[in-house]
Amino acid sequence: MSRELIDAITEMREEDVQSITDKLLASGTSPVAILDACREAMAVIGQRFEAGDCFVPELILAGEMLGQVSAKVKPHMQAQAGGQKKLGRVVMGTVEGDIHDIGKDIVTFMLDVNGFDVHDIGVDVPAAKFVEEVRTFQPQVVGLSGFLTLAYDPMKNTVQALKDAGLRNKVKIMIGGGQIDEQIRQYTGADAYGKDAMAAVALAKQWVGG
Ligand code: B12
Repeated sequence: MSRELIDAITEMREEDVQSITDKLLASGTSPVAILDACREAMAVIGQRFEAGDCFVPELILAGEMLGQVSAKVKPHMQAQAGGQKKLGRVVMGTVEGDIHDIGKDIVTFMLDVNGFDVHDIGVDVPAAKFVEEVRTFQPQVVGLSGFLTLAYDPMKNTVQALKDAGLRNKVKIMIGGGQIDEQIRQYTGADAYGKDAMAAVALAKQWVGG
């Protein structure tokens, strides 16, 4: 049935996406499997966009559909996780110049349901704003998200700004998002790259000793 969901997303059948998600949840399919299906569909749409076979309106609709699926899936993840005591604090945001937030939102709620107190500061976040939030919220972990190649420099600048503010040794910094990999991690000076939301949770747990 996950295949049905992938097809409904890539064929932009918005109503079917909703009803198939409902059916999957009702039949006990795990929320993580549903989100994996969404990622697969988004990869297909991304390739079509790159090839010039679909355009920004389709990307927007795809983003909306994924947002709706995430909203449906989220309560089920919270129900699964139950009430835990908080393991640590994380500041999460999409870096300056980049407004992609679907991946960040998934990372945020996976951290949340896995016991972290997450302060999500949104998209297009300037380096100075990260510095300010780290000062006030005092997280152990900072997560930088970015989906554009144009996000590399803002990520590097954010790491540098935390260094300049004397906060770099107080936090561990993880980065992730569509175009990010280990090479970009080295370029930006972050501590780790995580390929998906589960990797983000594993890194954060490793750093806070949870
Ligand atoms: C949906 C989408 C949009 C939507 C975004 C909606 C939204 N609310 O986010 C809209 C329409 C707004 C959009 C706009 C643009 N987009 Co766009 N978009 C996409 C698309 C199709 C999907 C992205 C997505 O949400 N995927 C779903 C998530 C769940 O995927 P994921 O990567 O698996 O997420 C996991 C990891 O990334 C990781 N992760 C994410 N963040 C973090 C952070 C940390 C700390 C960690 C550890 C892990 C982590 O965990 C996530 C969950 O498991 C991608 C194509 C693609 N294949 O990625 C293009 C894509 C990213 N977009 C692209 C482009 C070019 C644009 C535009 C410039 C288009 C334009 N001409 O206007 C604008 C840029 C606007 C801007 N300034 O940011 C390009 C980028 C190319 C590049 N090399 O830079 C892509 C790759 C498409 C393509 N193939 O050309 N886009």
